[in-house]
Amino acid sequence: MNKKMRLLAVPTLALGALALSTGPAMAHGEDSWSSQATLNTMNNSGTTGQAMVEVHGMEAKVTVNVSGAAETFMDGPFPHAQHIHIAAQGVCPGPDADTDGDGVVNTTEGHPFYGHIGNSLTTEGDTSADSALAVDRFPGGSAYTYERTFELTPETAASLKDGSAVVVVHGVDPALMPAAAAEKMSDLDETLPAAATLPAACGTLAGSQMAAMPEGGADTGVEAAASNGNAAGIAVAGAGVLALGGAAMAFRRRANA
Ligand SMILES: [Cu+2]
Repeated sequence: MNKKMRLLAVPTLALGALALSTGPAMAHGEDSWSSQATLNTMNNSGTTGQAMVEVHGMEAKVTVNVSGAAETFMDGPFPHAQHIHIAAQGVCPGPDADTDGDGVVNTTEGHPFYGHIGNSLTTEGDTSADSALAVDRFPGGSAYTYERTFELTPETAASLKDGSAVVVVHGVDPALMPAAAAEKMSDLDETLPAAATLPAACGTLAGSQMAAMPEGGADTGVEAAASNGNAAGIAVAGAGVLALGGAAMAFRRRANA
């Protein structure tokens, strides 16, 4: 961890404390309110974090603190696509969501739970679902703090209000995936390796008075399912990474685009 990342780790604690001490979600009036999420590990990624959305009318300041994420892809920081998913059950998927039985819950398998993309949490430019996989405009590396203010879509604002908005951070180290799953291409983009878009952390955005509510079942089961394939995953991790070579080059080209 470099010096910058250590410094960035400090606001993570501050945000956590804030989430526990903030008053009611509507404290600042009808059109100003906030929601927080604890981002729990998905797919054995080891990635965790917190997210906060402060809404003023249709404008939202979004803060995301992430740690334990995949660090490097080829020679650069591993890009982490991150979105506010909306308009479904407003929950993170458990292991039963792995309908194809490959040991991971990919993005599409999670859609019935957290929904489709309402806004993309890009670092610059477009924030719509059109930028879902704009890998050159997402944060990268093993730990980061993201902060951006932008205009919500009406659909995202509605899901934030009714508690069905979910933050999902994507991108898992392929060495942590079951080998067969790591050798696949992404369910979202056949030019990207599955590791690039696999959900790594997930959390439901809830009004601040509900921030301390546990979201237990969602991730423990995924952990158990993922660890079943873990021994095999470690044993053949090297082969899996080699197999990814072609895809990785395509991914890299895209990241530099
Ligand atoms: Cu997403």
